Amino acid sequence: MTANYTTTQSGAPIASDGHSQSVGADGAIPLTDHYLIEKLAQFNRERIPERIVHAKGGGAFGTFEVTEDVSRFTRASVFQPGTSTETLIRFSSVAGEAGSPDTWRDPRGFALRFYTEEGNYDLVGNNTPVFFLRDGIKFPDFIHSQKRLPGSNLRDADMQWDFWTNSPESAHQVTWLMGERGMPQDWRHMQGYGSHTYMWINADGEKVWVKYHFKSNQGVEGMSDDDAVTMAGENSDHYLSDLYEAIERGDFPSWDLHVQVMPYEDAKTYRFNPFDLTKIWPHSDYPLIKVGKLTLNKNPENYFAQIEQAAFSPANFVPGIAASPDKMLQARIFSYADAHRYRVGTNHAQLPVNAPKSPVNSYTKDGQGRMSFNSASTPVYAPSTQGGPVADPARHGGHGGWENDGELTLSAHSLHAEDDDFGQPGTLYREVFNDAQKAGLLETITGAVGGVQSPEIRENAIQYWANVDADLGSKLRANLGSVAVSEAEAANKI
Ligand code: HDE
Repeated sequence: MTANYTTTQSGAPIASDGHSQSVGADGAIPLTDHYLIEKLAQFNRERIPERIVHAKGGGAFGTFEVTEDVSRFTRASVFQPGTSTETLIRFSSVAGEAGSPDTWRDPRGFALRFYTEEGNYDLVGNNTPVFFLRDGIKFPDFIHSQKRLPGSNLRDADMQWDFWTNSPESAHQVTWLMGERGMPQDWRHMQGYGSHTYMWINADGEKVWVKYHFKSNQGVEGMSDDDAVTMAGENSDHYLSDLYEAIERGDFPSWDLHVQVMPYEDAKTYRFNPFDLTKIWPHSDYPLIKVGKLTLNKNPENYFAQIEQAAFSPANFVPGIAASPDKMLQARIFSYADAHRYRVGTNHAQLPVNAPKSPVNSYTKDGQGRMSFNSASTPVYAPSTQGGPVADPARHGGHGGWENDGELTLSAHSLHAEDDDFGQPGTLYREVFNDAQKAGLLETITGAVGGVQSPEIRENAIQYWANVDADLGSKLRANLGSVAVSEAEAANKI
């Protein structure tokens, strides 16, 4: 008898993986062939719904080492001097489906989990410091416009640019997207950002606002559109294989974590609304402060179990870290766990890759796929006199919180002195992009806007870029060789 024998899902040895049972060699297959039924039925259920966004991705395990002392800003154990914490990261693209090429132009997800001694801390960011929107209510519409037409199921430049040109707050992120950040050489050669403004709370309850920056120690490298198109055909999993092979050969990628810290009171008068996700804080205003180093040093053993089922959530805060007035962050606090309950299951947090390394003392119970449970003597309710876990505000460290007043309203974030939609993208283009990056941006947007069929939307797109930078807009118009759509045509909305 062999020691490495095949079994059913229930552990019973099976007789053959090559023949179904039948009545005689040519007869009917009986229901008693439960192994055949199990194999076919299990096969039909191997896929779970892909992520509605960020469906294509890959990741690795690693370690975060705190190398500096930022304890004056936060009590979070994960950021205390000398602390070392296990991590999981998942990189991804945004609009492409799970089978799409890695090298389609897109922001890249940079979803990082710290398995801290105070519970999981999930910092679910991107490779750009800003985002297209400042209110989550527009997110489904935005994603619809970036994916596929309802009739043909094809992607469509008119839909993309019609949304963007009617949402001017998108201009900063679209400038990043159409630049080299939108097409990294690979996941190892890109930055990571928390993007949102978060709150840090120190052991004395003092609060500051922070933004996270992960600086690649591999440098930042882009890929030309031509190379990206070629790569999409040659190896649609280029980013996935690059990361996996680098870790396999011991070439461990790393990033240095820095934060920008804004004193709590500054937020009220800062020249930009510091909670508007379409804005950065110029480093000259709030310089980078180093915290530590993230190193990826272990590939997943099983992609589906550990990466496809990974359930990151911006709601996973730990003591010393809290939310901010950023409307997008607040919408995400609801959305991710809701997505996980739908996609992975009610008890997604009990799967090994999602389970914290610290104790779970929770009153939640049962539910599909339940794996862990309290002892029978633990009450299933609170409050109780029977020894169940008790909430501990001192251990929690406080929500931080901020002053809020006013009536319920439907409005954008308040505008600060220098808030407008095209100022920062214009600065990015004129003062941050070098000549090659400027030329690359013009080439990319010429190709992208060149795909727009509607004269009205094309004219809106040219105007959108002229609002970012007048010279850029006129160069784009010249490249497109189009004459401004006449008033009449625009009015007819042809
Ligand atoms: Fe996401 N986003 N998002 N997003 N997002 C998801 O969660 C959502 C936003 C980001 O590798 C979903 O499990 C809303 C900003 C990453 O598993 C979903 C809004 C940023 C990942 C979701 C945003 C991100 C996701 C899809 C507007 C960067 C992949 C399935 C308020 C700061 C995480 C899922 C991974 C995934 C919702 C906007 C980054 C649907 C409602 C801004 C990296 O829950």
